Amino acid sequence: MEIDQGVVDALQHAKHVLVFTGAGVSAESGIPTFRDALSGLWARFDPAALATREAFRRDPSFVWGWYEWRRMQVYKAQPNLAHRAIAELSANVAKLTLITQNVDDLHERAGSIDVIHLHGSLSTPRCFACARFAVEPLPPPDEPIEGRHLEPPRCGHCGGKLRPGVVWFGESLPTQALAQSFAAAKDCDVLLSVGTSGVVEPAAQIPDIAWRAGATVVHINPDTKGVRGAREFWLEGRASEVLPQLLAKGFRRQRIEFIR
Ligand code: BV8
Ligand code: ZN
Repeated sequence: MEIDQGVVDALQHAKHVLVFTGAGVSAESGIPTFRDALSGLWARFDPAALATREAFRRDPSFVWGWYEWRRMQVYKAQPNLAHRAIAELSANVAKLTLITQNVDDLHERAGSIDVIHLHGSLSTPRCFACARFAVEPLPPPDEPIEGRHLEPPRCGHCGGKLRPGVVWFGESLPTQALAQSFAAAKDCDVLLSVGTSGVVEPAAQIPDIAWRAGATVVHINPDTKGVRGAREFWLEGRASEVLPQLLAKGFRRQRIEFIR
């Protein structure tokens, strides 16, 4: 895959780089994406049947069991070269903002800090009744079988059922995270959109806000991404192959070779 010189120039001169990631950045760590055929989580489970308050109210142990299965997958997974390249990028640019739609902790485990989680996290359960975060962190997940029911733990404050600390469909995104994300989109010079289908709102607006504010937007995705001409690019390929190449080309430092 050839990396357009326009992308390299924009990255080298950027004062503020925004990296915006979706499920595709964790795909090579073995975490199923939402919409890819076959492996896609939604291929087997309808989001309306699981990622909503109504689903939890209707069958809390089925929904909790599904999230524990996903938490186990993340627990067993390792950050991949894409996560590590993004962490390395932050040491090579003046300012980097990392916004993820993902609920896993693979960016943090690759060394990224101050990650903005627009859709929450698997590791910070809240109470379904009083909405407060769980008093105790969750123990390492045991080996739940996909689709098995697990009784949710109880809230240490009010005794209500704990729910996953993620943003479900029909729920508002965390106000501060969303405001920070829109502000970063307006301020950045380059936005790298990595592994997202751009389907889910309002997160899907972020690359568009950046482009309209004058940033260079680069989509990194094996699937075709339509581009609007000047200042927008599509780098075809998997994140773990494209990002290390982009860093090596952009910064040509010995330490980048470390990533290979
Ligand atoms: C909201 C956490 C205001 C949970 C997620 C009716 C009622 C209410 C709202 C709506 C409605 N109709 C529409 C909406 C808006 C709705 C929405 O956008 N729906 C979509 C389906 C149309 N949004 C909401 O509900 C949001 N809230 O609007 O609040 C409100 C409030 C009250 C009432 C009304 C409105 C909340 C959205 C958050 C939902 N939670 N996750 C969980 O994880 O279980 S979203 C979930 O899907 C993920 O978090 C992820 O963010 C999201 C998007 O998926 P992607 O990350 O893009 O992944 P995907 O599989 O789609 O694509 C992967 C990509 O990677 C592909 O392009 C693929 O080619 C690429 N790829 C694959 N391999 C690689 C790769 N790329 C690079 N390298 C590789 N190796
Ligand atoms: Zn409670």
